[in-house]
Amino acid sequence: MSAVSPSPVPRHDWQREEILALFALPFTELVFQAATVHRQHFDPREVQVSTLLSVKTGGCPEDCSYCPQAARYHTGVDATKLMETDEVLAKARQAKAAGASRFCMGAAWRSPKDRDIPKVAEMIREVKALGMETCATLGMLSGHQADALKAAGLDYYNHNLDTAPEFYGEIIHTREFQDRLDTLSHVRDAGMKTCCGGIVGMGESREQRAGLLQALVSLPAHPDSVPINRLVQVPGTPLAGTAELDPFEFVRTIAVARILMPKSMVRLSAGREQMSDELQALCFTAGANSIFYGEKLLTTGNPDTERDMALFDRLGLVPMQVQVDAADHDRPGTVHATITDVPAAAVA
Ligand code: SAM
Ligand code: DTB
Ligand code: SF4
Repeated sequence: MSAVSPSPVPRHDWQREEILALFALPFTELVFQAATVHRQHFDPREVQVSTLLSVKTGGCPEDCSYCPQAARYHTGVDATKLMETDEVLAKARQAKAAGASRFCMGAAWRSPKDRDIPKVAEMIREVKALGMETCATLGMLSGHQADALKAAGLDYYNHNLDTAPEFYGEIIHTREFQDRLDTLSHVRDAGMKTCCGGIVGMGESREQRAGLLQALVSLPAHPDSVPINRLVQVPGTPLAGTAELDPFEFVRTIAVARILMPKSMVRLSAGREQMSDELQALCFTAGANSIFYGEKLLTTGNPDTERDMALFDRLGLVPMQVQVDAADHDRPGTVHATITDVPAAAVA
């Protein structure tokens, strides 16, 4: 039955045909293989929980066809200035109290200006001092900007490849695929962990979904986190109205990502609000082990926390605990992420 046996050793040389052979497996066989690989590296009950905050929204000069924050599309998203550190900290405290262990700060920038870095560095230092893992997604970074963010205590940098190299030019015209690879190199060279994935459901073919995963697995290091976003269609963006991806094909993409990048956290990322609980359960079964938690992503919705708490409870999932490295942190200790108690009535 198995067209390709998942290798116990993470590989970087997956060929397109091998990846397509995984996609072509009978659905239950593919999910079984992915679930088997998942168990070799993770406790399948555990799901890592991150909260996102848009610290600078809208007005972006780029033309990413999926994005409600591009200034050139009329999506009703108003441009804001960079938030003040105190406001960001208040949101981070709320996220921590609700059970998130990682806090991700996003900015609608093509790339930060050097003058923005001290303020972002201050946010990172203060969030880290709460005992949370820190993540930022600010666009393209130069080497010295990456070094400055690392020095401030940034654990992860999110920068997605978004789609296959051969489909990229149909989605984004204001920067090249190679620019993304260069930013990821700067992030790795600075010693930060990479969070890098893409979006499916943008009208790409299965071959191109395989191409995205091939590009991710071919990076010099597998990304530590791999967000798989399902396109959130926002009226006013060029991709609004795209034919919706078959939900089973979405699960297949998660399963193949899990097999290819066995030690990475595979994040069931944007698009959960529009998914049924059953579809999400299939994604967790296929090896997804991370989510964004909290009512909002950057500008679009996410399931409300009660729904997620109830889903975790119904599926017997628990938030992953995070070890905060004392050497790396001025407040040593272990953070036990707990999604706040689920009222029994909510799941009865
Ligand atoms: N401006 C920075 C950048 O592009 O790297 C950081 C923020 S940007 C919003 C982060 C990622 O969000 C994008 O690379 C894309 O993968 C994802 N994203 C944006 N809009 C989305 C949408 N409508 N549906 C799904 N994912 C989306
Ligand atoms: C990622 O891959 N997905 C997140 C995070 N990284 C920054 C962003 C999703 C954004 C969805 C559209 C919005 O809310 O604006
Ligand atoms: Fe700007 Fe990032 Fe949106 Fe592209 S994805 S338009 S760079 S905010």
